[in-house]
Amino acid sequence: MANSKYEYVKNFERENHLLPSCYILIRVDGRGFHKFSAHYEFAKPNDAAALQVMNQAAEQMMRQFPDISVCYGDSDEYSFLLRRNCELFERRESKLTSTFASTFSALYQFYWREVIPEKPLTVERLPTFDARCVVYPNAEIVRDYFRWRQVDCHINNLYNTTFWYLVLHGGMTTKEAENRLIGTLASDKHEILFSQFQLNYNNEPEAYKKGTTICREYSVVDAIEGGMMKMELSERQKQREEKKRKKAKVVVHHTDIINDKFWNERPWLLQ
Ligand code: DGT
Ligand code: MG
Ligand code: MG
Ligand code: MG
Ligand code: MG
Repeated sequence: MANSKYEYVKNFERENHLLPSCYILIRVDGRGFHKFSAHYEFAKPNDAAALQVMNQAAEQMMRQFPDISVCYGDSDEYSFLLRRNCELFERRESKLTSTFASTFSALYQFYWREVIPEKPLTVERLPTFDARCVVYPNAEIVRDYFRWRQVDCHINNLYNTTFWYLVLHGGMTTKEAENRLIGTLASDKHEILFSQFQLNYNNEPEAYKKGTTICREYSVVDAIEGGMMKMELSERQKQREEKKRKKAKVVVHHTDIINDKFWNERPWLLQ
């Protein structure tokens, strides 16, 4: 486009280029899902269909952005880890956050219509998501980040499961259930569920207890031969890597990511 005398306004724009060689983590979270889940009458404590919508949206994100190596989600949130040397949008923060928030919101609405056609979305209550980028300097802190989210999922799910059993099957009001749980430890909640409702919490679905982890799976041979362990790659190698990432299988797990086992078995996730 030809220059115009107005073009100087462009100089007011600012870009935050996220630090090179660091891990970029983007977390999306549903806006006002406390009200959203009440409006669309989500099952309590966990709505299987709504969870499926979240997980399908996240899986599709992995397909559309090959730079995502692994993601983890529960409730109304998902955390996406970009590979360390990713150059997506030249690592511009506003471009990354706005694209992730809008793409995830669009995908959620798409899969909602597919999975829950009997509950049409109304225009005043459309699901939207915010997003933030966090930059982490090393792999150990990234592991701790994912541990933090999974511990959060576990604590919330045990609390919510006990709370809703007390209300829905124990005849308590929500206020009474809240008071009953003040000061209780995890072991107390297990005990309430078992002695009052004959529910062994350990037998609850893994998807609820552990959340959902989706990652790209390579064979280790592929990963090493493809030079994925190396830092410096030629342009040609980079293109080959990109192709390999696009072709890699995207696999859904409901498993422990607090222990090292999951990460040690998949070294490419944190390369
Ligand atoms: P925000 O994120 O600050 O805009 O506000 P909220 O309301 O989204 O709060 P947040 O993200 O801390 O909590 C998520 C809410 O979504 C929480 O109230 C529980 C609800 N929620 C998520 N998944 C389910 C579900 O499967 N069943 C039910 N009943 N509620 C759910
Ligand atoms: Mg929140
Ligand atoms: Mg939320
Ligand atoms: Mg949330
Ligand atoms: Mg444009």
